[in-house]
This record gives sequence, structure tokens and C-alpha cells, in this order.
Amino acid sequence: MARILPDVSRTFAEYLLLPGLTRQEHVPRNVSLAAPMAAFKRGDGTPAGRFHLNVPVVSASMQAVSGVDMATALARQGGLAFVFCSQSIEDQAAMIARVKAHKAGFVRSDTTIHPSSTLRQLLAVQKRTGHSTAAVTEDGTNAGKFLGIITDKDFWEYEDNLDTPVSDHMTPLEKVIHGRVGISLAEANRLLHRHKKECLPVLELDGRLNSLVFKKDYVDHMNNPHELLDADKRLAVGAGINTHDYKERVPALVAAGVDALAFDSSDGYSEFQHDAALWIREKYGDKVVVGGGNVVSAEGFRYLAEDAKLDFVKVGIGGGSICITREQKGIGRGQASALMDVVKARDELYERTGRYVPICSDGGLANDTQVIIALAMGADFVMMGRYFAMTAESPTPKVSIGNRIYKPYWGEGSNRARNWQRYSEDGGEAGNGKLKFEEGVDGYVPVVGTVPEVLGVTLAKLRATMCNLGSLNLSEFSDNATLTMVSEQSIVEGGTSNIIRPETTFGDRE
Ligand code: MZP
Repeated sequence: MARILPDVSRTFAEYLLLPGLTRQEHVPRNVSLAAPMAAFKRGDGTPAGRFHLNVPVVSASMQAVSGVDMATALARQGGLAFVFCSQSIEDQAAMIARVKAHKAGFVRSDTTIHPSSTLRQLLAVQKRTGHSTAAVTEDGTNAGKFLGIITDKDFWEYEDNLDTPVSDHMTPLEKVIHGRVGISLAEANRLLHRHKKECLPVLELDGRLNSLVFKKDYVDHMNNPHELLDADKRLAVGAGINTHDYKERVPALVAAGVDALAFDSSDGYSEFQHDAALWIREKYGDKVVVGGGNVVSAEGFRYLAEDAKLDFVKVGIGGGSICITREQKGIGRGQASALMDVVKARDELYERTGRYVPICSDGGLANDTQVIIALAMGADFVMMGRYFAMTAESPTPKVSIGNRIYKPYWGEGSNRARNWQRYSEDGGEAGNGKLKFEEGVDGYVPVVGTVPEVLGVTLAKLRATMCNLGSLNLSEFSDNATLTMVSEQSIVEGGTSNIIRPETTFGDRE
């Protein structure tokens, strides 16, 4: 006979936190939002493990969410994007490589030109790369003998003869302030500062170009102190993967420099995911972080965390804003109930074996409060789709509808995404390329700002709540958390009452 769980499926909106004692030291500037993302053994280095996020937020592996701009913007804030896998292996690996090209400090020049090329040709290269500074080398490659530098300030596109050679306009080597290979980043930045320059070429001993150091990267770094970088000071990036083509996809992503992988599946409690996870672990050991899911039960978590040896496990089925899995297939569980069950299983696994496997609450987070509640309930970090689809950095075009600006947002299980792999673990029915039924819908979300703007607000609220609970880090936060269930009437009481709000009157609130 079927087993019926005694508890009702609960959502985040049904809970509130009770404040704890706030001491003098509990102020936002003292709060750390670092969150573990890779499994670690008790006593292994820092509690954050071998790979950690600087803020507990990642973006969903979805076509309408995580492209190159999102990955760059989010890593700069300390989080991580999972570049979508519902595209060819080559295209996904190229996106990863583009994010990794953003190296803080020494960068390989991607805008290089031959001295006899014309200004017109230079403009075409600058347009393609989006960079205004070009290194001029003897053979036109980024490792050729360095001859000089040319930027958009060296000529006027509408005044100068665009058929004249670059060599007529460039600043030649003898006038270029440059460094030699081996110079430290601090010294390179000092040279830029002292000589009031924007770019410092670093040359090999034989005069070939090694790399460039830019003032704007230094400024960027100072403005983004939480930037998530790899050991080579490149921005960190994640990628979604599936259980069908992982033997080809994962090697391409690892070669492109990916830091973390996550199986993108609505139901990850499967032998397909288990076998794929072990294959990756066997081949790459601890070199790359591998997460999986999604699950909604302690059993599902234990299977992926213990048997499949995954680094983190995503929790949530059917809660996503564009998701109709629960309606279509009758599977799923309230996000809060699923999370609490899995948190218990994670803590029990840690007690029993000393292995800590972080969990990610994925989908259905409708506002900042719910992000805070999920972290208080014990999620190590959260994954969001809609939240990021609404930002300037999501890969979709803006659309004007009525008097507002929107962006399209669609599920990976929708016909539009045609992501048949994700919704057919056995490669059967839907695996023939035709979706028999959809698990996701296609819609629009309002544009609300840039990633730094919206995330800045969410994290400010999170830090403030952590202080209310007397916590300086996320693990203290969930240890200190006392939650209460709320009645419908107390939710009404928590909103504004008996006043007129101009936004409501003018009808421009959601
Ligand atoms: P949300 O943040 O938009 O509410 O939810 C995003 C999450 O929904 C994703 O991380 C993924 O787990 C899930 N998702 C993506 N596509 C679908 C679908 O088409 C879906 N059903 O459920």
C-alpha cells in the first residue's frame, strides 16, 4: 500500500523567523556570507571546504538566465552562474572559455593587429572583441614580437584616413611604458598609477608579448571585493550538464576551465545520474565540483550524496516559477518541507561519516524574504531562475508591453527550450526529439535592474536579518534560527494595513 506522509507539504511563505539576541558585534559589515559548495570532510581545512561561494547565490542553468554576461556579473558579486546545457557542447564550452578569459590581472590580448593592417581593419577587430586597446605585433598574433599599442584615442574614425596603416598611428614600443615577465601584479599596477596609463603590456625577455594589465581591472577588483576567482585569478563559472552526453560534454567543459558542474534534471533520484556522477569522479577526482539533483526527500539526498558521491545536492521539484511538473506528472513537494527533510539528512550524514555535503534550495523563491527563510532553514546556498531572468544581464532581449519593459522567461522543460534530455532520463519517449508534454511554460518577467543592484539589496536584507538573529555567518544563522508557522491572518497582519499606498493607487506594483 502507498505510504502517506503525515506532514502537509509546506512552502517558504508559511514561515517567519524569530529574532535572537543581537550583540554589539552583530553589524552587517562583520557578517560573512561565504557558503560551501563542495563536499568536505570534518577537519579538512576551512569549514567552507575546497570550493566555496563568497555569497550564497547561484543562477539556474537555463537558456533565459545564464549566459556569459550573467556568469561574469554574478562571479563579480561572489556568486556563480551555471551556464545552460540545452545547447551544443561546442557553444557551451565556448561560453565557459569566454567567462574564463576575464582574468583579474594579467590577460592574454584578444585584440591584436598587424602593423600594416589598416585602421578600417582595426575597427573591425575592435568591434568584434568589444575592446578599444589593441596590441600591435610583428605577426599580428597575441604572442608575436611587440611593436606598439593603439587605442581608439589614437585616431578619429570620421576624420582620419581609414586606409592608412596602424603603424602610422600607434604608440611605438620605445614610447610605451611596459613590464617584463615575472613582474608582480602589485608592481604592474604601481607602474600604471605612476605613469597615468590605462594599459601595461608585459613582454617576454625576447620582446614577444606575454600579457596586458589594465587599470580598469584594478578598479573593478577594488569595487568588487567579493569576486569569486579560481586559483589563477580568473572568474569562476559553473555549467549545467545532463546524463546523456556527459562523456563528451564534461571533458570539453573541463578543458574550457569550468569550476563547477551541476546535473540539470527535474528528478535526479536515478541510476542515470548516479552512474554519470561516478564516471566524472573517477575521471577527474576532486578537480571539478559536481552537484546533482533535484530531490525532495532524505532518501534521494542520501543516494546522491553517499552512493553517487556528489559534492552538493539541489532540492526542489515543481516549485519553479515556470514549472508545471506537479500539475503534469503529480510529483513534487512543497519547497520548505523538502528542504527541511534534506537538511536533517545532511546533518545526520555529517554526524555519522564526517562528510558534509552542501545543499542548494532550487526554485520557487518568490522574494528576498524567501531566500532568507531558505538559508535560515539550513540551505547552504540557493539557485534562482526568475530572479536573474529579470536583470539586465540575462541573455534575452527587452520587450515593451503596455507601459513596462519585460524580458521573456521560459522553463527548460518548455517546448521553447526543446531540452528533451533534461526531461527524459531514459532517453525514451521524449528522447526522440519531440516533446510529448511540457513541464515548463513560457512567459515574461519585468526588468528590475542589474545583477549588482538587485543582489545588493537582497544581500543587504540577508545581512540585516542575520544580525537580528545574532549571527555572523551562515552556519550560525541556521543554528540560531527559530521559525514559526504563520496563519493566513498573520500574513495579512504582516502587510501594510489601513493606509493608502501611492504605488497601489497608481497600479504600477506587481
Ligand atoms: P525559479 O527561480 O524561476 O522559481 O525556478 C528556477 C528553477 O526551476 C531552475 O533552477 C530549475 O530547477 C527549475 N526549472 C527550470 N525549468 C523548468 C521547467 O521547465 C523548471 N519545468 O522546473
